[in-house]
Amino acid sequence: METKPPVPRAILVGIQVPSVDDVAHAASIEELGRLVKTLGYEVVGTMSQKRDGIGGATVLGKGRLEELAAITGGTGVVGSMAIPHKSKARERFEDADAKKPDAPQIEPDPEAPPKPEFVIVDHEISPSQARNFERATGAQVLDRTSVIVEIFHRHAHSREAKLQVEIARLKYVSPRLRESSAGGGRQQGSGAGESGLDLDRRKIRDRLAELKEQLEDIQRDNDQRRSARRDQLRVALVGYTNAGKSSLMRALTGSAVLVADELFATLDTTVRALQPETTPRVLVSDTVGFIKKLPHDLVASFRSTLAEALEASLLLFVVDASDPTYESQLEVSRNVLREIGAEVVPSRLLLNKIDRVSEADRATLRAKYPDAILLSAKSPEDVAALRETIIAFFEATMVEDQFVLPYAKQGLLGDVYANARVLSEAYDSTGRIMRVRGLPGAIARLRRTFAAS
Ligand SMILES: Nc1nc2c(ncn2[C@@H]2O[C@H](COP(=O)(O)OP(=O)(O)OP(=O)(O)O)[C@@H](O)[C@H]2O)c(=O)[nH]1
Ligand SMILES: [Mg+2]
Repeated sequence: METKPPVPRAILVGIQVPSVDDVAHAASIEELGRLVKTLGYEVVGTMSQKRDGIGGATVLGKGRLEELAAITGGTGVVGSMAIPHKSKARERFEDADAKKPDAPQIEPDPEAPPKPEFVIVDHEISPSQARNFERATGAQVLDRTSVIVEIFHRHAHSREAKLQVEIARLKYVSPRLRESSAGGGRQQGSGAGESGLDLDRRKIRDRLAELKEQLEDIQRDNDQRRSARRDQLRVALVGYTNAGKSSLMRALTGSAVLVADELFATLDTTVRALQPETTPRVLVSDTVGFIKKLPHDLVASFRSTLAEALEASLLLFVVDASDPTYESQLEVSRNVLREIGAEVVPSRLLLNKIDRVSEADRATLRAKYPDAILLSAKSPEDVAALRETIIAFFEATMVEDQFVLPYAKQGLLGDVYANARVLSEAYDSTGRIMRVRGLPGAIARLRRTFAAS
């Protein structure tokens, strides 16, 4: 085994604004912890504070900031450079701080382990907030967005996903560039690669244009590939990250897609046929997961990946029913789907990981979501039943028709078999008379093809 570098230690910081209740706040911090662990960092503590907003110059109030700095080994003060005058934000920040002297929630380890090198804030913060924070704490400061961008960066495998992430990353870095270079390049170094922070904004703009062009090329190819599949029976697995989409993909298609107990394990869309194969076959796609406070640029970047979902005839909307925050996950996923225009696609709600849910909670779920399918990706019977549900869905939407395929056009036979089920065939002097069953779109297109032939 190679020797591993020491695990970076991180302390999480969350502000609970009045519109967020305690449960949602705790869930958000817990999720940030999982994101940070996915990056390979160790979470050594959490600090939350109730405040009116996250717009303060240092996010946290003065007292809290000092406590945090005591843990990270910083001075606790921002220094005179950062706040030359008492801004409105600064006043609000001090007021809020005076009003809300919450008790500290940090649990210091009696063994006094090494100080955390990272402070990770559960909100998107401005460059100046990050810089002030760094000055006061002496630690590297990251926000939720940069953590997600970094995970995406590490998990992107296909050229398309890599380009999408790179674009999102540059968009994130660009407004922070001036301050960070003035501040001595405080940005996290990992993964910066050749598009590093020493490039000026214009170079970044040029690079962005270049990347977007490359992405468009790839997407044009993908569009073509998708349009070649458009008449096929397609199902897309969508939903919150870690809900079990890839596990279901594996179980339904027998493919070896990555299943991992980490967030955003899947960034690339994969498409495989439902197994055992049906006629016509049903294609299943696995897609990138959603998350709360998903940076807008990342949503935009993954829009094309999610086009896969848009073009499906059926969305399997996967939710981790064993997660205490499944309802908010459901809502986030619904919002993202609405944002990409997929709410018009018929969908089935899959309440997954039901093996981890008590009988009483299952009853509650059944009452609350009477149309949902309760299942476990780990149960072969559940997966077989899901397969039947998928097949039944397509059966119900399929129509029957009859064509005559002239003997001179037998080359089209493959097209017919790929897109429809052939119920019967007969032959006469005009050609092969085929009775077929398939999706209305596929049948209409076949009809047009034959008419033209
Ligand atoms: N107990 C149990 N665990 C499950 C079930 N389905 C998935 N898991 C586990 O949940 C974790 C996440 O599963 P994935 O299939 O990778 O989830 P995903 O939705 O593809 O996640 P991303 O790709 O990160 O968006 C893995 O550790 C799985 O083994 C289930 O039905 N029951
Ligand atoms: Mg996955």
